[in-house]
Amino acid sequence: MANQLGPVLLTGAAGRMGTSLRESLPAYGHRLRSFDRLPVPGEPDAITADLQDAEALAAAMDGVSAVIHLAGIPGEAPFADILAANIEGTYRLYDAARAAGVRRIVYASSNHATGFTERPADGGTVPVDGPQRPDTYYGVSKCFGENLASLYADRHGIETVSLRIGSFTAEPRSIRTLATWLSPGDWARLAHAALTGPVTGHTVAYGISANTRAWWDLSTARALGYQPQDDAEAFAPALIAELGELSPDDPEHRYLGGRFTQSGR
Ligand code: 15L
Repeated sequence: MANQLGPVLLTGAAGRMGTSLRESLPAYGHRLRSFDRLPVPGEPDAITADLQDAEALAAAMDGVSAVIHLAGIPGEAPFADILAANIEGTYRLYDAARAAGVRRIVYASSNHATGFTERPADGGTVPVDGPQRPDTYYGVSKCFGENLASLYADRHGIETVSLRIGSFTAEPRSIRTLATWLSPGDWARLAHAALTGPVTGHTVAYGISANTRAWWDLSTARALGYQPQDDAEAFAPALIAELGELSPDDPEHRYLGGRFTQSGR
């Protein structure tokens, strides 16, 4: 279990998911130290630095109990950009955490680490221990992060929970997100569980709400203590009336990664 004495370092604190956690996690008893390359609105004490800035990163790690690593490019981009921000940035984060003796990292992986997986024909869920099947360079960077976490667990004993996050929005906005939605409230519950739940080495968990149409097995998330409260189904009648159901040959229907499989860079 993570040591709860020091603050939790939050990278990507100014982003959408970081902003949400800055609002929600203090109520769970977590003290956050924000880190972002952009200024964090309303937080003059936030560390404004790039992950490539080794000195700033080392100072940011001082005394932290755990890290939530959200920083990086959140979708497909030219490979050089993904390489610098997501691949090298995540390596630098892990190595600074190792040097500082941090015991636990919550890593924002993505459903796009397995996005080229086809939806199960029987309507069941995909197991969390299936093969990686990235749908983009972005997805490749998330596979890299998961594999780096595995190495740092085995070599250095750092616990990581890699969260393959679905679609984080205030409300589901497409037919696909009726399956992939992660609500803001469930995001807080999931992050808290990943910070405090029982972990040995590297654990991978899908991160979505309790969606009736879920495609992913939530058992490893639940084993951390995650109890999702929201279900995208409440939005289904209105969304289906507005957008219609997806046809089976639509990539949004066929592949778990949806349109990311068509990004074609
Ligand atoms: C992600 O990993 C992206 O960061 C986010 O912007 C969404 O596209 C999400 O996946 C999704 O699959 O909906």
